[in-house]
Amino acid sequence: HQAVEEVLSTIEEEYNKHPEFEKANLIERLCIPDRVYQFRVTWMDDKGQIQTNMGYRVQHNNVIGPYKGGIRFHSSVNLSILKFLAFEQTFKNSLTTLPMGGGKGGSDFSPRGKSDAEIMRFCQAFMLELNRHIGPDTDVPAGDIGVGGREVGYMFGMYKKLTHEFSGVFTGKGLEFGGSLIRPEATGFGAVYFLQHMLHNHQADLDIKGKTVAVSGFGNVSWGACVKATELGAKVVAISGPDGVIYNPNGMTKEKLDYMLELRATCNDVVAPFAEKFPDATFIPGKTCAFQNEMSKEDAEELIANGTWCCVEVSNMGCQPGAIEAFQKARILFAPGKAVNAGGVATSGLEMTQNAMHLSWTAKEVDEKLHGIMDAIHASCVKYGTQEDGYINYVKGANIAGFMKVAEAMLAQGII
Ligand code: 2IT
Repeated sequence: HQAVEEVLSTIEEEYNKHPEFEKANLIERLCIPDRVYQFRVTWMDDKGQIQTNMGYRVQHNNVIGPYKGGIRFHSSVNLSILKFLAFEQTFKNSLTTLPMGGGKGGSDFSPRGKSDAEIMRFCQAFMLELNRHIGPDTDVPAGDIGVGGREVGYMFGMYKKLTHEFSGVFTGKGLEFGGSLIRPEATGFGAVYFLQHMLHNHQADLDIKGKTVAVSGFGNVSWGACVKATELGAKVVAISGPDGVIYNPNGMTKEKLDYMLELRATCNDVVAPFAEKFPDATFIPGKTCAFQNEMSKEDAEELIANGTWCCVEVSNMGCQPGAIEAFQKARILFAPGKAVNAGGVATSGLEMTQNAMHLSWTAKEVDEKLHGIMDAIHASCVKYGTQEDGYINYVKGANIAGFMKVAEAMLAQGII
């Protein structure tokens, strides 16, 4: 599998320095998730018809903390995708410096075009089964594509009802019931903080201010990245959706950023209306956005030919291997999703901490901690990824740093 292949090829050299890893058969043990739950979800739509979907939770590895990772609702969800995402999550979570294992879940349920009542009934039906497999010290899900604050609220509510327990079993909760400030912004903000570290590390006076940025996607993560990049003085000239790309030559305004949230909340899964609302922007139908393997080698080569000199992957495995190779061959600043988007789950970790302490931190406190974590992740990538010629292979750096902690913990805990 691509995700496994990428990790194995980049950690090989470091791995071979540790014969004890091979002796403990760590690679095989890490390629197979601890366990996988697969279940039927039955619910009733607004017309009174009975619908069924598949539900999944992959508990990949809990060697450094409870299983932790998002829930995705999208028609494309299947076990193979969730397994690779859970695998990635284990190493990403390890990188965050916080004690979280890796997991991922979801359903092939598509929120597109569904009413609020249908979303609620589906979330409740999904939790009717999932509740028995999760818990605040066992497995702590969160949102992902198709699962935002509303869905987390419905799932959390059902979990509480079923278990008769108010606990921090979910992250990404509403602020009124244990959610953390900055969690909605955290993935996008963290990505921009990481980008800033890359720029400063590359050249002390290099900054995002005044730069032109093209963002793929238009949902929660893209919104956070657009907000922070704009705040720091960059011009965001593009966003995109499953229906095509918005070219936005004049950059973002507060109204445009707020409208991104509105657009996402409609559940229609289109960006085209952005260009109707803001006439200075243009809609170009076609090219779709922000999923795994979105960017091909040819796309990367086109970006390079057009003068792109830095690319940060914010989605999970958004680039095909050929695209990463093209960026690295051209010596372009490139960092993988595992490092760049880790601010999201890191802030989930901060939400877990607050829940465990029964208190909440201010936005400033959470944001400062997020800054510190992104700084630490960047430093780990530099430590393990710097090549002899000075070029930083962030893919290698992130994979080795993430792997080492998991590997040491597995060795320490014996053959289980
Ligand atoms: O891909 C990811 O890291 C997430 N969807 C967030 C997971 C989390 O537990 O916050």
